[in-house]
Amino acid sequence: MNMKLNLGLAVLLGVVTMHVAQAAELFTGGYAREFQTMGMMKILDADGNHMVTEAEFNQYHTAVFNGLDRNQDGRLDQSEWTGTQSEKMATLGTGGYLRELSNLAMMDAADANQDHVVTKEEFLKFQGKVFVKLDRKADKQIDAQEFVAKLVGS
Ligand SMILES: [Ca+2]
Ligand SMILES: [Ca+2]
Ligand SMILES: [Ca+2]
Repeated sequence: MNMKLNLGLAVLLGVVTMHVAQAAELFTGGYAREFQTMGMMKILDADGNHMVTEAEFNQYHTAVFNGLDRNQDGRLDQSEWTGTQSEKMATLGTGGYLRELSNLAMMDAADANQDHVVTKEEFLKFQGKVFVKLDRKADKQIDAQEFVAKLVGS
């Protein structure tokens, strides 16, 4: 292999690694896999028009937060975060999604000030970033294609 080709390969690998790292910063691969499904899109699409608006996205995640916040103090500690197995939560998402959400790596991603508590504000702000990431056409709605689009390495 000549030098030029080696260099090109190294640059390419660098670019790929960078993209993976950026996506990983926002959420885990497992979370992306379980959230970005048509089943989950259907749950978020409250009015059933095959588009998820920012309002619907926000409304859904507010319900998830409230479902997790057992003592209703507007803050999620680690035990609340990992406790997605309740009956209330079971109606809010697929089993796979709830399992991946309960991962502490996801709590870490949402915990902006790293104090091991996720406030409602932190959670919704985090989900706002997820929305922007999914909304590639930046028209404030997520269509089915955007909803399930692979984010890693693209
Ligand atoms: Ca809709
Ligand atoms: Ca709480
Ligand atoms: Ca926090």
